[in-house]
Amino acid sequence: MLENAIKNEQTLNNVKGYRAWLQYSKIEDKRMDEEYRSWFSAIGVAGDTSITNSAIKELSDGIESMLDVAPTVNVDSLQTASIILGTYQDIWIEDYGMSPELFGDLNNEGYVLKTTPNDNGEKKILLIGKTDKGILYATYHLLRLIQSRKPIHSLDIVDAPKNQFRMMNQWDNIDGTIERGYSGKSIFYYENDFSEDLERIKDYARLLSSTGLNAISINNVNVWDVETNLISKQYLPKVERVANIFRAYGITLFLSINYASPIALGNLDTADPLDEKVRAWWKKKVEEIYQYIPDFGGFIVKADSENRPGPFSYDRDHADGANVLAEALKPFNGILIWRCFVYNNLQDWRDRSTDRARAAYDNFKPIDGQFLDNVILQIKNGPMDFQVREPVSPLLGALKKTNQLLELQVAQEYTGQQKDVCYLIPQWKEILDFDTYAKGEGTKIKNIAGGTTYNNSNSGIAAVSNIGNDINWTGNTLAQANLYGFGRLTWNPDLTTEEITRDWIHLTFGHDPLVVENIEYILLNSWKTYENYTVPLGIGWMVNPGHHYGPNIDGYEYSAWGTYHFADRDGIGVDRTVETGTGYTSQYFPPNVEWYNSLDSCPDELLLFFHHVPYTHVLKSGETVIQHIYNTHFKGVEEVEDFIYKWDKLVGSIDNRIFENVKERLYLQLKNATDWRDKINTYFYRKSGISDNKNRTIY
Ligand code: GCV
Repeated sequence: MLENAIKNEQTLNNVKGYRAWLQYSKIEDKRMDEEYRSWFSAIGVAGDTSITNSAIKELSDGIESMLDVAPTVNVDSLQTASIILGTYQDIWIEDYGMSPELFGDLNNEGYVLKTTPNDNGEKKILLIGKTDKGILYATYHLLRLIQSRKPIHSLDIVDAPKNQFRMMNQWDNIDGTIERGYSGKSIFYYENDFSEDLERIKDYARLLSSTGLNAISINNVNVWDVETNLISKQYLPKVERVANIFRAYGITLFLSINYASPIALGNLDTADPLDEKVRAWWKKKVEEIYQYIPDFGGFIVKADSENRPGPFSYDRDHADGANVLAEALKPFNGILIWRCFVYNNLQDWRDRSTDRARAAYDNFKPIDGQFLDNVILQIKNGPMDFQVREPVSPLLGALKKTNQLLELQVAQEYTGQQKDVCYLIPQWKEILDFDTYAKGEGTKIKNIAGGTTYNNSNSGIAAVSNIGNDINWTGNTLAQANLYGFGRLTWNPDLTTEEITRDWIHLTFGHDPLVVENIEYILLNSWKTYENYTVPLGIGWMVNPGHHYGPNIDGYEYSAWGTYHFADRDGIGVDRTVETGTGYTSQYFPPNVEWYNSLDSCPDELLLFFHHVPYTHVLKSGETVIQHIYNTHFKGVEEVEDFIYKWDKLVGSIDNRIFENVKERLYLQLKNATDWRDKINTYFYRKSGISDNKNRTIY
């Protein structure tokens, strides 16, 4: 096993899988090496904050590792330096032909990365941030360019993030387990306490910050008994320690809280948000937290969902529930993130008046505008739950007077659990580019998350993390690409999938053309392949209950009353139309309502999410539904075989541990894909009685 093989490794940083995309491999090309070296005799830095210090450390270490030179670092003495770091206020930028106005429009995390002569005509590379955070992001940008072997002699880059909150949600429990974790145990906790391995947390902060992420919540949104105490004196000093690590990388720390904390911690007899005692308790509690962490980000809350406590117990709505916390956080500029993943997990799926897909919209749309301005509603990308394919949530864009945050899942819960490769950037790009028509044509999800559609004071993108203490962070090394890509997309959702993918491969594996070609091929095709051998045409679920890996057509735990795919001998799919179904389609803005509501215009890949059709229904592709099921399931397995073939070609060309790690996972994936193919094909053959028109064997 990989994990055993590295036990004797001196430091984790010698392990390529651990270094992820911050490899900083030696530049072998002599000419390039010399060209880069010529810049790095001396670095000058203006200012001395924990964030600038992180930038300098990253730059020095990265350069030393790539170029074998250790540049001198001169604090506040810039004359002799060829690389200069500082904020636009700390550096006399006019001397380098730059106008302070350039920074006027730039948001606080923006930067300029520019090669420019000074008054004496000497060439310098300037990394100028609007604040120190910008300096750090500029540093990572410069290092990325060098790692990608790009020229740096005439840089002229102005960049700033398009999203204000770019957040990671850890679902880590204090006993060290991770809900939906597929890569070992928590790096934050160990046996009901905080981990003492702060270096590992720091390296995680480096990884996140290098992609542009700026916020993290460090415990599971399901806050159990012990975790409730994270906001008590018992744990706050240790939370503070972790916050200090992330702060130095420009990352603000949040905590998930238990809505019933006033009862559990405060010995009150109620957590009713409108009760004065409860209100006073939260105020005091928040004041206490800010004494430890003056820049504490705020709380994230899962309430009245999957058996978690919430305001419903007191006959209050979500706005009442959220506002009491927001009010307490407000004096400290804290933020309250309230999740919209609220549905009745005990509902009977046969009852067409309680379609789960409707739940988030039905719960939150009527109270739009009733939340304080430091509340952000966090909305999952789809109306269900991170399925391999589902439509975009109609709640995104429907809230016109409430801040919103898009929630994605980097952890591959329903998408292969980091055994199967499933690269999610193409999926997220589709989501971000989805046109909601909320304010007419062109109102895309990326604009809503970016806060520009409704001029939101707070907005952005969050995601469930996929890391654990496995040596390579993500179980399957290829799953690192999802983490990397998520960060890059939150910074700039306009980056193309291809740009992000190429960058990740270059940074992680270098530049061997076959390596780049084969890994790119596997990644770019993997989502479609996963969809091919798993759940057809957007219907969702069909997974084993509890752990959610592998096929079980009727198995999903919250469908105990029977089918949720409505497959019988005649047809399959959920009728969510206005006329004859659950009316879910009416939650979209026109023309999306009609687009999904009509069988003629509904896209094939979501057909069964929206419509119930006979197996003989002919898709736009020209195939019948049943033949599509057979074809895609055979194809999916063949595609995994092809991935294995392509991966095998890389033996010797990449780090052997990574090679073996992915190879092992690809074989697990093949087993899984075969299992899915056989179970799905058999099930629908038996249900429909219709044979495969190619006469392939169906077990
Ligand atoms: C943290 C799904 C997952 C749960 C998760 C929940 C959520 O139901 O299976 O593990 O709980 O989503 O997002 O709150």
